[in-house]
Amino acid sequence: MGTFKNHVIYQIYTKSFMDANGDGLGDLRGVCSRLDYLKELGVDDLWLTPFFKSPLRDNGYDISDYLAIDPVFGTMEDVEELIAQADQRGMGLMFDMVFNHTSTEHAWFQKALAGDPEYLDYYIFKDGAPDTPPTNWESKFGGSAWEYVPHLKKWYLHLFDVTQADLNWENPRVREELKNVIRFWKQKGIRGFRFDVINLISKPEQFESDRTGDGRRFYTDGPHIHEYLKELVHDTGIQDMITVGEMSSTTLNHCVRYSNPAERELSMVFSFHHLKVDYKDGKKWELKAPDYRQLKRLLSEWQLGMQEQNGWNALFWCNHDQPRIVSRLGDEHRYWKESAKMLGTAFHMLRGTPYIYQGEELGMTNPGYQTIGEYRDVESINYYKILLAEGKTEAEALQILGARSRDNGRTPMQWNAEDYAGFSNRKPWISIPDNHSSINAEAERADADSILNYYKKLISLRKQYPVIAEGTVGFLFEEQEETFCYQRETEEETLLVLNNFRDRKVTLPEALDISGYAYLAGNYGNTEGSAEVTALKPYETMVLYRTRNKMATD
Ligand code: TEU
Repeated sequence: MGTFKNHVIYQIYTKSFMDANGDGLGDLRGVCSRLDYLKELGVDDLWLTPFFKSPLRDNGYDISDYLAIDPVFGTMEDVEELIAQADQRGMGLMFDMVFNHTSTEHAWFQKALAGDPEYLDYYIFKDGAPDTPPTNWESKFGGSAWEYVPHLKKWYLHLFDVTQADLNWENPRVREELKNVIRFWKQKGIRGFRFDVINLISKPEQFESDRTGDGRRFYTDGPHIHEYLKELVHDTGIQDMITVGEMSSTTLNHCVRYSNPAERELSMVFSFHHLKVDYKDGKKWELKAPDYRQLKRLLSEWQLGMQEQNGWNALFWCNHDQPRIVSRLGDEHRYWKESAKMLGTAFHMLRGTPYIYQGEELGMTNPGYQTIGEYRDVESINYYKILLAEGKTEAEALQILGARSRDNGRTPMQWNAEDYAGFSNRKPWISIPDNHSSINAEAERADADSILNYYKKLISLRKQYPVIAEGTVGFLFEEQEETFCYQRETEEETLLVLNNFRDRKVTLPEALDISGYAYLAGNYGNTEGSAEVTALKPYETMVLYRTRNKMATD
């Protein structure tokens, strides 16, 4: 069994985790200062978002030097110290490789701008007239995916911000440059890599406009993607490291190929279909109430599909691009603890490797910003302008940002109740919600019933009961929209995981016999003595366990 199958991985948004040098921005020494907290939580690996040299227009996902540390985050010595300190605590580091694009401030792009033909071929430049982009493709951050360079009489492709120019992976020199980046960081002694939007790197032979969409169908899971991934992994010898690919708008079939060990591509994948059930007509910036039936269907489809074909899911609700899940699918006001614990359980007991995004273990919420001035994210600020241009009022546009902005997940980690939540001793780069006075690590460490201590329990269960990492998965009551109930099985063990996704009591379609099961975890207290479960309370979750040949509690 791959080591990653019983690991729990913690994601750190480096800019918002801990500020050690008092500039209001998170940094590497700050991360180092909080390793004991992470060790106590019980996580195995730490994925840090990029801290390489960058103009920080996209907070580090716009890299201008893959082999240098941006001074905002620290020095190479800080990186080496962090790796050593984490290793001393048995934790490994995963670095974030942004290989679909570089910052336009990268030396390669600057040489291309100077007309150097060798470096023009590092990117996707197309000849053209100033008023007709090569295709009608749209940037994921709004607007055209092409930018015109008058002195070159060429357009360049940017699937994200205009300062993030897409690399030309067809060019073997580009592939070799990026392999060298992997080799450089691998020899530092890290444990793995996250690959940013890696399924977008293979562009089509011919660039054509999309009559039915924004162009993504032409470059997503592109023609050479598996070939490129196999080559990257083989030539850098990282097949035994922990690797995860962020797969934008992907398919189950491709994700099986990305993560089946026989393919020798990646250890696992992030897919996002389950995080679009509140997108109206699939559009991020159009709100609708979450479709829980669709959520259940997608979760079981991906669990069963990957199981049948030996793929492996990364399990996550939150990351630095997503709103806080307790605000999005839970109830941060009436059932804050219950819903946060239920959402955590629903994912941590599934088949796959769970990721905890910083603050998720505390039940951190969306900040509820009231003005556009509080936002920092380039995508959000772009879409605020687009929404106003489409005729939305400021209030309507702010309501949409309040639900969808990536800044919802980027507020500073709430360590304690002090003015700046213990994150910094000066005003942070982005404001902190007032609820940090009660939602913070210090308060929750002292509360036996806290979300934090519940997450510690979930992590410890994965270490104690092999069925969680190794067992098969099967779903119960699939027709019932409100619940998400499943079982995990090995030869010796059975785990029963019951979740109510809704804010009201739900009667199960049939009584569940739980005689012989031990109660391992839950948010409404023990079921000991009950022979059956017939209903679930609002946002109730419970984890029940039985071994084939003896009582679990023997
Ligand atoms: O995210 C790509 C991605 O899928 C999301 O940014 C999504 O496309 C966007 O929010 C629109 O819904 C990765 C990184 O996680 C993100 O932080 C970067 O901004 C992006 O790639 C570009 O590197």
